[in-house]
Amino acid sequence: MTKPASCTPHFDAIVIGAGVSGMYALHHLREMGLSVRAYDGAPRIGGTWWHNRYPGARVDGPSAPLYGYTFSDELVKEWTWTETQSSQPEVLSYLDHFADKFDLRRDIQLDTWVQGACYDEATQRWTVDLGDERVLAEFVICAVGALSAPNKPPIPGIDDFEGRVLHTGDWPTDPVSFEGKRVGVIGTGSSGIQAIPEIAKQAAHVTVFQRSAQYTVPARNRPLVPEELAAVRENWEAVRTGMVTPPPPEALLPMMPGNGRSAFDETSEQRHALYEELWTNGTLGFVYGNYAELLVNEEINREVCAFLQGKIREIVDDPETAEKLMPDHFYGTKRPILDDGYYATYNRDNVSLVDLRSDPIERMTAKGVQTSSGEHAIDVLVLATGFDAISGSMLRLNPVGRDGVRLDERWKEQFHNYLGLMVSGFPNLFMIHGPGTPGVLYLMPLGAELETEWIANCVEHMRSQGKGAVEPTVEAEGSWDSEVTELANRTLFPKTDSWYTGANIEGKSRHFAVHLGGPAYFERIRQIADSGYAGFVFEDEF
Ligand code: NA7
Repeated sequence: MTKPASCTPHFDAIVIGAGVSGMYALHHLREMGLSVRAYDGAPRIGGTWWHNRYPGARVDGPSAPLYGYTFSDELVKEWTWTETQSSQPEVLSYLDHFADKFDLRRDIQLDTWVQGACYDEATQRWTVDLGDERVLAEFVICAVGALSAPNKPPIPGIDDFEGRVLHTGDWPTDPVSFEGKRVGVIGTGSSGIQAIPEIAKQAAHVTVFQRSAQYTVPARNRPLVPEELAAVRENWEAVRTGMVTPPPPEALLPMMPGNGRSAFDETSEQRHALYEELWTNGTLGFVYGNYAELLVNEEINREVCAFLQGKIREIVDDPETAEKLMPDHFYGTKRPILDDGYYATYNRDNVSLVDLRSDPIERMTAKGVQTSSGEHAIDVLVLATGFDAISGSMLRLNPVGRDGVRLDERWKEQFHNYLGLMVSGFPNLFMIHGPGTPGVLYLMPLGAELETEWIANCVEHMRSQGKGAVEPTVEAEGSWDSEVTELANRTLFPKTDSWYTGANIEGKSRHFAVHLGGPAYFERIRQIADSGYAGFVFEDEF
């Protein structure tokens, strides 16, 4: 492969981000024999797992060891997860172990914020701007995280506040103590719901400012019994196969086939018995072990909502507070949340709840938060306000493609891409967990492996064919968009304002950003590659 004559450092591939996805991409592409360099703005590896160090942060998804890399039997067998819902420090240690085991650190440059990336059509190369240095690459892999551009709402007067302002997704590196402090928390998504009970254990007082009430199900986190881990390790091949096998085509929703039973074949008593059993067991089993109709049928979903609302009334002592905590969206259409004592936290004397819908924030003052009803004095403000999710981190990178077109121009109305992996006009630039992939609704480490493998196969294909650039057609992007939208429209997801649709960010266009195909998505993208990369255009190498 001809390289441009230049003294600028040149790599076959540059990976942006050294989190779960970026590190796997580095490993896999390097194993293929490519020269690869990964950059990350953080002082440590870990990506989202480094930045989200707030109290109570842990995997709120499938139990360990399913949230982990799957490609190496040795890694699966040697790493001992200690709890069913791994804590943030444990995930970070695991990622450290992964980086050491596969000797990744020598090709990761930390403390290096990528300022931009620009494609040069004449050389078929990307120039990546590192601030004080520029580097060239044939391929750029954007592993910039689906949940990594923090949403910091422009609250009037926030600069007047004399206390400290923290964001759960950008937690400070120094230890934070809430001992004796009056803490305000804005936001009751997964992060707020994990953090609030932990902060309440330490703080003098916690005032929660809630815009939307949320459903949450007990995480039932517990130590992993050695025999459980051993059983998974012994049957690893079968376990992994289960993770990548699509449900039968007749499944109502490939991503969530449910428990195989139809809610309509059972009596109301039987259904309630199931909800009760799922609640008792907790975990995301509440979604995955539920009826297939849960996310597609309003009637069944409403029944589940009513069941969960009953639980809130049962747990929360003060009826007025319980009513403020009643969500009004379809369960599961916002990211399902797992908690450890969230609703019960409102029974503590040192916790109070402000419903922002009836008592909105007017401004921050020097001493606290001014809502319509008065001033709430606080010493620390925790913003658990989430992220400009899925497309936000790509827009923050804002690469410049063919003809000097920036991504934010191309995505002005909405994001466009093909397979969630590539954008027309941005040759050789790949995304992992980009908009239009199953990303946040699949196992993220496994999803990263499978997307990286697709990217690697595409690179191999190009090399074997003497191709220097690949990008999708605009038409292919259009039909992909229809596919993602059509799948979403079969469900209740689009009926709810959420970060899946971009509705959490003011001014962002609403567009459902997740492919709901689960494992079927990966089969689909493999077929497209096997059939000769339909929808892509390859350019001969110059
Ligand atoms: P989320 O799920 O986006 O939650 C953010 C919360 O902050 C949510 O309750 C929002 O209310 C609230 N919010 C956002 N902006 C504001 C403003 N301006 N005023 C008041 N309240 C606001 O983010 P998380 O970090 O909790 O979770 C993200 C993912 O990270 C999660 O799914 C896990 O997978 C890990 P809203 O509901 O939009 O009305």
